[in-house]
Amino acid sequence: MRRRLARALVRPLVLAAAAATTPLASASPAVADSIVVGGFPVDVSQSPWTVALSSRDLFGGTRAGQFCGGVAVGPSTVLTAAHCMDESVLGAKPTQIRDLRVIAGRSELLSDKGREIPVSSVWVNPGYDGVGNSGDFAVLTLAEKLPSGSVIGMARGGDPAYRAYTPATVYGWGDTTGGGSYAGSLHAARVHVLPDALCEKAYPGGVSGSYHAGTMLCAGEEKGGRDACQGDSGGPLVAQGRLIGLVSWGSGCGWAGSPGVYTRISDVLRTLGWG
Ligand code: 4AZ
Repeated sequence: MRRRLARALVRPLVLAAAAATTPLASASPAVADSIVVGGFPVDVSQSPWTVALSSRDLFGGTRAGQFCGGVAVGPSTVLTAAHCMDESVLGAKPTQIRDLRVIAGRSELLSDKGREIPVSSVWVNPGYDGVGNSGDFAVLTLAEKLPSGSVIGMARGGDPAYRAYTPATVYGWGDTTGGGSYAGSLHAARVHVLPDALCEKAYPGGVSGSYHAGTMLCAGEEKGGRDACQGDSGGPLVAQGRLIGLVSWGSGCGWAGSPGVYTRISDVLRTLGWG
């Protein structure tokens, strides 16, 4: 139920990012240092493949219209979460949005550093299940190439980066407290890949949001505290220098026993026939 609530609140939160209070603030226990909850500021030059998705038309002037994260996996190819492209988040079909852009090379969203590159096409995984959350990825093709060196390699199935307890880092411009506060600058949090058995225990089978090891992975800390949060969706989880996950869902942010759930990149590769 909690995660259903969290999911239900996320979309309105994205749209009302500047609102002073959010329902999540009262629904969650105190998360003192929740990224990116429990994170630290980073310069985008340290993770040049981390991009922000923005639309000023849809999301106004706040935070340069940032509403999700993404990750560059090719000079003009960005992966993000399918749910970021959902009509219920965007308020329109992605193909109808004239100013959908990727912001690259900009840590501070309100600065004019880096580049804003228009998205020329959006491909949402047709296998995405908006109820069960599986297959949560989309591929954006950019109208211009990113600067060289802005691309990260993807970890294939069997890569040791997926092993339980591997240290990993998640990046994003999302909520830093779980209560709707957005720093407007890129943050990162250090987490660990968690064993599938633990993820299954945290998110057992149910109507929605159950954990599926084949298509998802989960990461966090046993005590909670470090996690991705609203607004980080679609952004990268990196281990051993390779992309292993996309921020997808979870119950709250940084809650003990409720790790963040990510789209498993090896499943993305398999689905796209890139593996
Ligand atoms: C979201 O819906 C979201 N704490 C992202 C990450 C997490 C929860 C929700 C994980 O944007």
